[in-house]
Amino acid sequence: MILRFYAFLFGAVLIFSGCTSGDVTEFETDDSSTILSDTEVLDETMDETTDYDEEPDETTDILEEIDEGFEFPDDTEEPDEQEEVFPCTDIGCKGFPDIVFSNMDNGITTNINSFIYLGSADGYSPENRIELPTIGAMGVDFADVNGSGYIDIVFASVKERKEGESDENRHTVSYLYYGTPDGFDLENRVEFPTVGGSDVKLVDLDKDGWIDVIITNRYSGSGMMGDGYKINSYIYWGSENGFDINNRLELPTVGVAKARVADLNGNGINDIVFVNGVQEFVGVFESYIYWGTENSKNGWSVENRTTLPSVSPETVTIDDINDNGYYDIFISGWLCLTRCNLKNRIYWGGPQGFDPQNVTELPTFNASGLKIIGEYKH
Ligand SMILES: [Ca+2]
Ligand SMILES: [Ca+2]
Ligand SMILES: [Ca+2]
Ligand SMILES: [Ca+2]
Repeated sequence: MILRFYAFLFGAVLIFSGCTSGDVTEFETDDSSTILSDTEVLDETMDETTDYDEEPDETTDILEEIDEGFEFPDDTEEPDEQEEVFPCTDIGCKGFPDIVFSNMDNGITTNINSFIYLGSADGYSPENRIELPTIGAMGVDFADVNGSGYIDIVFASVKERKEGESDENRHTVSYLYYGTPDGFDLENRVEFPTVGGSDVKLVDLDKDGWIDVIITNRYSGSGMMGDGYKINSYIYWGSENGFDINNRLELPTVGVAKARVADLNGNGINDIVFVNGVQEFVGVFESYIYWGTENSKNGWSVENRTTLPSVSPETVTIDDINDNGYYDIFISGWLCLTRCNLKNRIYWGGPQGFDPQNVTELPTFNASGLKIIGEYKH
């Protein structure tokens, strides 16, 4: 196994790999905005599937312009069919973790490629990467959604600005690419309609055996006074026939940053946490827990929702931090102008669920990332 340590910074990702003598590898990304919106390291587990075509005008252009780079580069050793181990835990079943960057903007347009640096015995390099067309990619997640044994990947599109134009459109599509032994299938991607998609989570939400796609819609671009943030997030349902983009579940969110799924109350039904909150003009200071009521596509609604105070959240971690048998929710915020005491909070879970009074506040500076290291051992 490869020992690795990676740190997330705005604009840079560093990887220390046991296979590369501890050297630091620096990655190029095509994003002059310095916003590395999300990064995923593909290795261990795949836990999460898609179908549709409503092609934006430039989609075809992208495919025509780029006729290479979507398969494994020539200097990459082709996977040996005899040595493939299913299900794959990395792209192409090569046995090395791969690193994905969602590229949002190059200063000219948002319709650019996102990068996947392929792991190898020699580490990582720009010469050994896959590029996939994306539109203002922000969130990214992966799973084997169609049960092919190969990892598939979804990029959430937060906005689109075409070359030569100044207007930004938030009503775009987020792409799912299916994995193949030779890279990713560009011809049969799924295009999910989304609205300022900040994050994507691939998980079998309704436990029917098929991975579902949760996309958090953060901002519609229709003004700063509230309505632009008070929009629905989308859940597209996986099935043996792929995805029906006209049959989705919509749940209200407000300036949502991330979605996480866990069975918080241990009733065998998944619950969804959307970390919300927009202070300027909107004045919403709460995140949502949608409690699952049944394992069906109608199992989540505003009638079964709990709110937790939060302000301008950027990310969230769900874990049993204090090892008392109940999940805890750690919400991390960044820029706050008012009610900054809500910025970084651990909401402690208990037998009665979550009590907004049962909370620990942790000061930070505009925190944008969050990880919990280690386990409780007492
Ligand atoms: Ca697959
Ligand atoms: Ca499902
Ligand atoms: Ca539950
Ligand atoms: Ca706990």
